[in-house]
Amino acid sequence: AFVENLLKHPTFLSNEYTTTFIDNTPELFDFDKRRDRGTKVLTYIADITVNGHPETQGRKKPAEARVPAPPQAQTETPAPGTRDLLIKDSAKGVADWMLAQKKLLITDTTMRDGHQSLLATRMRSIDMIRVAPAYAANVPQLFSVECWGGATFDVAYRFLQECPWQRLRDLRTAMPNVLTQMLLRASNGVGYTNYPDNVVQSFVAEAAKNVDVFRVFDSLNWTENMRVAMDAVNESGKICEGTICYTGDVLDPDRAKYDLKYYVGMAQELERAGAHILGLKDMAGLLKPAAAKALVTALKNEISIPVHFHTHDTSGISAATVLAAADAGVDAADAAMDAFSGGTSQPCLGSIVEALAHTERDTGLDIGNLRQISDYWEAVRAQYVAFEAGLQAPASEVYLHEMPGGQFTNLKAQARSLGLEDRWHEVAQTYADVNQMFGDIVKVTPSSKVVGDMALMMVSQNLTRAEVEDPAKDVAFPDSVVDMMRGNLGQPPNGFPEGIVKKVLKDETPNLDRPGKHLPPVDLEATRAALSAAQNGREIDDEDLNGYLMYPKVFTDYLERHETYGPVRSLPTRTFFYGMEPAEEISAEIDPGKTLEIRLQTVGETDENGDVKVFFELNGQPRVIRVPNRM
Ligand code: BTN
Ligand code: 3PY
Ligand code: ZN
Repeated sequence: AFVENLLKHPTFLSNEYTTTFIDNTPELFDFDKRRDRGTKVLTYIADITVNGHPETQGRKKPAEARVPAPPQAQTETPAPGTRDLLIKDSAKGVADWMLAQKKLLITDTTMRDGHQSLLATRMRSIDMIRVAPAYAANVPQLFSVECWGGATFDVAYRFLQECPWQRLRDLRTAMPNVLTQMLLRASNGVGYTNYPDNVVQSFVAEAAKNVDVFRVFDSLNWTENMRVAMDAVNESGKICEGTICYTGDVLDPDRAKYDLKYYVGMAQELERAGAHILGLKDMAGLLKPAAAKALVTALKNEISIPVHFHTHDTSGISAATVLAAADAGVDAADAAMDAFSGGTSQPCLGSIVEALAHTERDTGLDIGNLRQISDYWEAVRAQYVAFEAGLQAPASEVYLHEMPGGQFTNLKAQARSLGLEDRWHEVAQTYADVNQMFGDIVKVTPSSKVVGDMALMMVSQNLTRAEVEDPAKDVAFPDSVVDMMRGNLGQPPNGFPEGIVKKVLKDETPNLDRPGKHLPPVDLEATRAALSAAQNGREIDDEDLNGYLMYPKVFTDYLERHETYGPVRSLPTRTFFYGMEPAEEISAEIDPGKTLEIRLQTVGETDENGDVKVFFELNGQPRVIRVPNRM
């Protein structure tokens, strides 16, 4: 780095240096780490402008260069909302209040499941934070805003080069009156594997500083494996939404494993385990309207906590299901703002509000204010065209494969990269076959990934279910399948079928206990110290530590890029993904009140070393950044 600094220094370049140059020029020793944040951000823009962003190369570019404008917040002192109720009356008070409402309570999922299901989870914090004051001021009647957890956590570090915890803090500050909600995969945290109990506890305690509602689910519907996370939420004083994952069809006698009795039984277990709210999570959008009527009626009769329904619109019929659930007395339902609804996402929030207007279940939300917010989301969505990969039309095929909305586009992309694009319907059928082979399990992160891995392996190797199950045939199973059969994600109802366990594990005995029972606790302070030492003594705060515990490599890669590129979270989305054009001007607020005004002047020619000089004005001062041309 020293030599690089030396070779690039303007004095050195202009041949005006003398023997004392090195001694008199301390900035030569300012390696990446100590470069100012403005320079770091310019380096990022220069690099993307010259080389493109790896994720948008060859993809569409948004036509509109202007940054989307959020609607005005109609007041600076937002009306009290559900968050105020939580502070005043505690979690149990919120649950009792829910039961006393006539209106259908609405959760907006746009900032979590909406973009997770439509745009590969790529929405950046800045696009959320800018509209948060309008939520607080203009639609304070929302029950909650789902804005954290699920896949958003690792995607923020991994692909968006930003800190998920900062997103959460900023949203909370901008939206102080409405409950924030997250999706937590119980013992799997926000990851794909079962973590030691104290890691789950530490993560929940940190998240609870700014998350109000925890939707806790287990990917095999094993209540036993949800207790550590649920207890930790209750310990924090926040709202525990103990959640059932819905699969199969309660009205179909051929899918009797998951019948009304099964769901009511699990709901009662969750109520006894301390849930304030029962979550009914239909992650694939399989619950049909008539089934919703039967299921919600049964749940409302058999438990005394409120029921919160979540579904996906893959089939095109989910709004009818929400209305049927509302008729049957469901207390709250999820929907996505119009521009982020439909397809593999949630049903359309505005249309549900309209459908219930002037009925007993009128939501009390202002449709005009919602439309303004959705207009903003429409402009935001257009900035992410590169990540659109969704359904062109509703797909009743979802009742065959039962893939979760969040997995659908992902698996399709994986199939494409394996050259199986033309065989998508075979992948879908095989996914259904694998489900039956595994004993008809709940498919949701991470169990859905295991089923997907197996299905892709079978289709690419032209293996049928019968061949896989044939004890005489040698099959190399994906690692994730071996791991699940070992019991490392826990147990489904009645366990995995003996035959497939034996085929996968051979003579190895599976662990039938709760996985966390056998995982030793992590020494948190020793981990913090070791991480800090590995990062040149950098201070590792509790957010960093919990990020690292979930995703060690993803987190340290993020930190290292952060040292080089600085606060790129503050860049407009179009700049982040496509760089700048000559004469373009942008602003980036890197700290409250500290704004960089950036103008790209020109991009130079590539020199004999393969480097390009990019000429900027930063707050009116000329700045030249040199980056390698890797194209
Ligand atoms: C990614 O790695 O896909 C997303 C993070 C962005 C990494 C930056 S983009 C500019 C520079 N060039 C690269 O290839 N990676 C970094
Ligand atoms: C997730 O775990 O990310 C999900 O969205 C499951 O539905
Ligand atoms: Zn979902």
